[in-house]
Amino acid sequence: MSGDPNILFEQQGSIGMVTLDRPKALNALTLEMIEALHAKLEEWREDAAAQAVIIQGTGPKAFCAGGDVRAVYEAGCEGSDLTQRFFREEYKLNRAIKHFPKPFIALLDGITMGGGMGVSVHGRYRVATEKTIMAMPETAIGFFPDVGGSYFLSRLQEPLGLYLALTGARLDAADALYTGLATHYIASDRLVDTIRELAVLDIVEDEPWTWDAKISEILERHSDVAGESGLAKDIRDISRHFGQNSVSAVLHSLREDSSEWASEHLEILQKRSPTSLAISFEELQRAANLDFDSCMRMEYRMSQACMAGHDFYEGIRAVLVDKDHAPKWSPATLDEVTREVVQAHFHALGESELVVA
Ligand code: QUE
Repeated sequence: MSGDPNILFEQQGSIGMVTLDRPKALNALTLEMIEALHAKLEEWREDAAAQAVIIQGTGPKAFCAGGDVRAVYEAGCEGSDLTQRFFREEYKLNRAIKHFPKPFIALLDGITMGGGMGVSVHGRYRVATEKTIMAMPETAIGFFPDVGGSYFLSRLQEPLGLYLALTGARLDAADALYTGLATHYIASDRLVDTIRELAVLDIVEDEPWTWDAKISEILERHSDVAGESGLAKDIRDISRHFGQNSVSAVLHSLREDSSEWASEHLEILQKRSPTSLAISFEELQRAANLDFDSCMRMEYRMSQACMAGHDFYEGIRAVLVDKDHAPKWSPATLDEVTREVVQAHFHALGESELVVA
């Protein structure tokens, strides 16, 4: 067990087990949880006793609802350097998971959003259950899809990533499998047995290339059918309206369509931060040509531009502080978001660049 009470580490047989243990905050990641997890992964990477890592969340509702953005908001209001340290350490953790050399298995048995996506989707196995709700909802808080969202969203079947980024659409297990963001579906009440079988797999003497076949066999044997994906049913509408070369073209396309689907989606986008929509569009376009580490450096630049702007603070105020859900975005319309402001979110940071090594 670790020193930080909000995250637990234990060895279960040949598995390193991580439990995000902050259930009252839907297991949202604090800087301390991020640092503790990163340090433990470095240890397990070299430790032959840990053949694989499983990550799960405590409590009935969430795997992990995101980052502790409330703390970042308070830091920004007070001028503390947590606005830099939080994102720097979170993105370095995302990178450590992306490059982790052993099987990494995330049990997404509940809400999995933002920062929760960042500590799961970069690993090799992502298990969804009937309780999974996945989303990248950051345009609703005046931010942008981060934690590697630029990388994994820009690599989904087009234009699904843009659709998820702009709308913050929530995926269930069937949707998550359809997009490829989840790799398996296992009923929630079978997870304990699945973990038990993984933990007693004796792979220490094995040839390492047989390890993944054995994990897959266990996960597949416990798998069930997730049902039909709503996203799959909507894919024609999504492609038609989101396969455009600007956010305003997406909005125009939706306005021209009198269907209920189009008006619902137009309404959603009109509630999002116009600046967030514009920078998220630019982010995904740029990310398509960048490797993972370059994506993280870009996201860090974007995070710091948002810390120096208006909408992140207004978004957190409206969603997490006052909970009036009535943010007053500035600028208030997409037409007022200038090209200069968008480009400023991608400027190099000189001395304070995210350096990964
Ligand atoms: C959009 C978001 C987030 C959000 C709500 C949104 C987000 C996030 C949280 C969150 C949830 C529970 C907590 C917490 C933060 O909510 O990124 O500290 O306890 O982390 O509409 O992007």
